[in-house]
Amino acid sequence: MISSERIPNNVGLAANKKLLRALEHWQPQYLDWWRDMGPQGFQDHHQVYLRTAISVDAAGWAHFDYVKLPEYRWGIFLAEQTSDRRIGFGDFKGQPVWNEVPGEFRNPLRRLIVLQGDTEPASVEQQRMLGAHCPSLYDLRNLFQVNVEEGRHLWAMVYLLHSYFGRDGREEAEALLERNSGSADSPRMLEAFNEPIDTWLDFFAFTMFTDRDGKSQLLSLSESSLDPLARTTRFMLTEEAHHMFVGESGIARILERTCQLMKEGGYSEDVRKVGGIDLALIQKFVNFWFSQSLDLHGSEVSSNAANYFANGLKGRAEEDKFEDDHVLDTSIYMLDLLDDAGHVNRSEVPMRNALNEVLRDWYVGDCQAGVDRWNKRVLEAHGLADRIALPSRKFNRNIGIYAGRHFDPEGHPLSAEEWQRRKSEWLPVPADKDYLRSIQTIPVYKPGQFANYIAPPARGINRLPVDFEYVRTEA
Ligand code: BYC
Repeated sequence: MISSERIPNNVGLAANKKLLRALEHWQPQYLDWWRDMGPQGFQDHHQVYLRTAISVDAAGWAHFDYVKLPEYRWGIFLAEQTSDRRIGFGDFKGQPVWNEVPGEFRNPLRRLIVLQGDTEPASVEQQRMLGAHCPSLYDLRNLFQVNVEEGRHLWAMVYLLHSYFGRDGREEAEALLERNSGSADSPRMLEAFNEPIDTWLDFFAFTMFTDRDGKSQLLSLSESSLDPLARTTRFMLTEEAHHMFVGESGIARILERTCQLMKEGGYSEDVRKVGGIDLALIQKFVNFWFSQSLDLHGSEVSSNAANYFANGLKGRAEEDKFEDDHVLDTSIYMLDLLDDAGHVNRSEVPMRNALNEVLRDWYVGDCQAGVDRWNKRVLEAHGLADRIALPSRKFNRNIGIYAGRHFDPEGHPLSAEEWQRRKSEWLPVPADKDYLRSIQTIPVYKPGQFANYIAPPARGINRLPVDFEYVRTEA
């Protein structure tokens, strides 16, 4: 039964008959999907120490308790309304923001919301088998926290579809539960969300790099003239920050352990012989998930992006920080375009058409800052000369001007033959995956214990000790 006690919210759900009716229909389908496609093996007999958002203020936001996964209270939250908010960019700059969807922008807005919504359950599906191979209870709990919050992000998009898009919104909400990651017949909409995440190194690299695409896309949607979309995505960003923490600190802890094992082996031994993950392998996963996530920003030159901006649907990340006119109808962006022979030509592109690239610039900078932290705080601190590096944005691309061409991680062009011959140096191959699967075969479920390939975290969750029983098995 739908009730506002079961569904924490600040959208006046109890009095909103239309939304209640739509959710009454959708929620059972969601719960079926969660059981079938959500975390496998942890639905019925485990209590997980999770954070549940029960209101948007700090106290309600940080509510921690044990909960069984299917009983998690997925809520609907919008960040507080800013009074007299005005459109901040594009052709309607300065006009009041919209509280209803303008008819002429109904289709593109629905498409943006569906694309965003599609990624959320996709990631839960991608990660569903990881619990059986976890490196610790601490990490297991973090995986489930990420999963329930991605589920809540789906709820957030479904709330918008149900509330503002009538019958087609309801149909789209159902379709979000029907497409599945990796399905041959009905896959998820964006490529990265059809890739398997079956090792914990994949999980940490995905939460570092792909969740960070979530951050850049949510930042740009949070500028939207459609105020409910802006407020919904603003609240989602607070959760996204935790997901990136899980990814960044997860890889930092693997690097830490690798450094320890290298030191113990006198820097000459192959750390794989002692169950560690060598730096070269970590670099391959950085290369793979970073390049996949670059693709998620769309083509360098995009009329879709230009229209979204002109019409005020999707802005730039942190629009306020740009010192230009926020209209961009006369500005240009200098972009390296490739001619048919593969030569790079620095070309002028109307700024509005280059906005996917502008967002990608922001994204690359944010990723680089994280990689710098790994290098400084772990590799340099251990006195190693090795460094993790982001590959060139030309490397391994399937969307945009570099798609169908080949480049090495430094961005040097390669022939198709050279690429075929050398790509296994830079991207994970089946043997790499097999190795990672071999070291995660036995899950670590004992409080305070960690798999040999990862160091413990500096501190536990919510000021609890690292050896707290974050996931409890029911007797
Ligand atoms: N794969 O002009 P173009 C997250 C399509 S992650 C497949 O280049 P546009 C999360 C594109 O749809 C953030 N198809 O691109 C992270 C278009 O198709 P149509 C998710 C792709 O539209 C971790 C055509 O190619 N949010 O939240 O300017 C865990 C040409 O389009 C791809 C969003 O994405 C691709 N990689 O930009 C959980 C925000 N790239 O329309 C969650 C909403 C492009 O011709 N989406 N295509 O049929 C958008 O803002 C934009 O649609 C995109 C693409 C940035 C995705």
